[in-house]
Formats: sequence, structure tokens, C-alpha cells
Amino acid sequence: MTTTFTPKDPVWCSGCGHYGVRGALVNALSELDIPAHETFLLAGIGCSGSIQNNVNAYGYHSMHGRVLPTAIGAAIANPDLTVIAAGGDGDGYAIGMGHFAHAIHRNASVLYILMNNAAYGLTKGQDSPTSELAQVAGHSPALDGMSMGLSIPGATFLARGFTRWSDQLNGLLIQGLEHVRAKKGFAFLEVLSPCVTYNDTYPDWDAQMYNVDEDPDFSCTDRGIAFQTIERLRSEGRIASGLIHQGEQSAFEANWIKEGLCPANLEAHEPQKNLDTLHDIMTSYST
Ligand SMILES: Cc1ncc(C[n+]2csc(CCOP(=O)(O)OP(=O)(O)O)c2C)c(N)n1
Ligand code: SF4
Repeated sequence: MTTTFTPKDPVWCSGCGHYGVRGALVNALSELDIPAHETFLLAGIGCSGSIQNNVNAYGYHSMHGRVLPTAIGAAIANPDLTVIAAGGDGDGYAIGMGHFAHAIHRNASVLYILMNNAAYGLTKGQDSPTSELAQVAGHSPALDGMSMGLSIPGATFLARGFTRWSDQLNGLLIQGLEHVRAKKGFAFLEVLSPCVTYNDTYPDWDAQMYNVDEDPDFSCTDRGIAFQTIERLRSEGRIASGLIHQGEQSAFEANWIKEGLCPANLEAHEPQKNLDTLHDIMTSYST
């Protein structure tokens, strides 16, 4: 029997930036005509993580900080799926930082949307790696995901959007989805998505955002220029928004296919045998 679930309405606070991310994602999926049964949305733990309940697609709620390895596994196992991972800045830049760096480096065709509110929203507003002022440790500048991404050779798509700049955000989501559907590798989109309840950054970010897409001196294909621009803007108290970097590098799953490991030869790995083993393990917990 097949059961189809209607996505629930979000439970976020009124005014939460995450509504803007969800709206833009729904628009982009519809604009590109990507059917729900070919879309797999996985998410980490946090207010951001509940987005996978609210979009018409297959959904999976991973452990905190572990959404990327799960999403990469899904993309390798079934290349027909459009695989999207989502999570917060706590999820991706703190507990999940190791996976984040290696996901960019490995370059599997997954779109990763990191909803950055510079706080741990779900656990009531503690500082995160992107908080400007660490309350306990004194002043600590925010970690910048774009600079981090640019420092990793092999990065093929790095972008930053802002929920209040919805036209640009829609466009970046479409570009990110096209990147992964063309199997060009990992697309990383950080979205500044304020937590209006515990850390309302709307006034600051409204004043700080700088659109590199409209800067004729900016080049998203030159990592050096992108890095210099982000750092210069940062020293001026500005935040770069737009398509930050696009590069070329063979996708992770392409190498797997070349080696004959995936997906045509997946049967050789006897997935049914693994399912039986998994079943035995799960049963052992209940006895
Ligand atoms: C292994 C583990 N450690 C800690 C937690 C507690 N926890 C739940 S959500 C969260 C952080 C949420 O912040 P973020 O990822 O930025 O998402 P947001 O809620 O702001 O959208 C933490 C620390 C957990 N669920 N699992
Ligand atoms: S606590 Fe913050 S991040 Fe969570 S739903 Fe409310 S506004 Fe959004």
C-alpha cells in the first residue's frame, strides 16, 4: 500500500526567516518542474530542520550535524533523485563542520541550503559559530561560510542569499538546483534567515548586505577575486550576497560510476543482504 502525506504547515514563529527559505525552495522546484517523487529533502536538527516536513517531496530528518553524509549517500545510490540537504548554522558550522568541509571537497551532486540565523534557534538562542559576539568568550568575529568554501579546492558552487532579497534568493536556488541536476557537483547556498525571537538580525543585515551579482568588478569564476572581495567587504562591515563562486571539477559520483561501484553495480553489493542484517540489528534492540 502506498501512503501519500500532505506536507504540514510550518511551526516556526511568526516572522521567522525560514518561511522565506521554504517559499523560495517551493517556487524553485515548481519553476523547474521537478516532480515531488524525484525530490528528496533531508534536514538536520533545529528549527531549520523541520523544513523537510513542509515541502512536497520525500523527507528525512537526520541526526544533528549529520545531514550531509546521509544526503551524499542518497545521491550516490539513486542518481535519478534531486537531493537537497538543509539545516541551520549550528547544525552545519558547529557539530557538522567536518562533514561540511569534506562535502565541498568531495563534490557530490547535492544542494545544501544552510539557514544561517547566527544563533541556535531551537534550543533558545545560544551563540553559534556565526554569532558576531560570543557571550561567554568575549568578542569573537563571525565565521564566514563563503570564505571557508573558497579555501577548499574543488568547490564548484558557492552562493549566499538573504530572505529579504527574495528575487535573488529564488534565482540562486534555481541555479543551485540546475547545478546538481546537471551533475556538476556540490552546490552550497547559505541563506541569511533571521531568528526574530532570539536574535533579530534583520535591521543589521538589511544595512550590511552587498549584492556582488550587480558589481561589474566581481568575478564568480575567479576564486582569488571572490576571496579578496569578501574579506574587503567584511572589513567594511558588509556581507557579500549573490553567486560567490562557480568552478569546474568532476562530481564525486562520476568517479564512482567510472570505477564501476555505482549505481549500475549496486546490485553486486547485495543491498537485500544489508537490509536483512539491519533488520536483525533493529530486532535485537527490542529483545
Ligand atoms: C547530537 C546533538 N547535540 C545537540 C542537540 C541539541 N540541539 C538541537 S537543535 C540544536 C541547534 C539548532 O541550531 P541551528 O542548527 O542553528 O538551527 P536553528 O534552530 O537555528 O534553525 C542543538 C544544539 C541535538 N539535538 N543533538
Ligand atoms: S525560534 Fe527563531 S529560528 Fe526558531 S522558529 Fe522561532 S524565529 Fe525561527
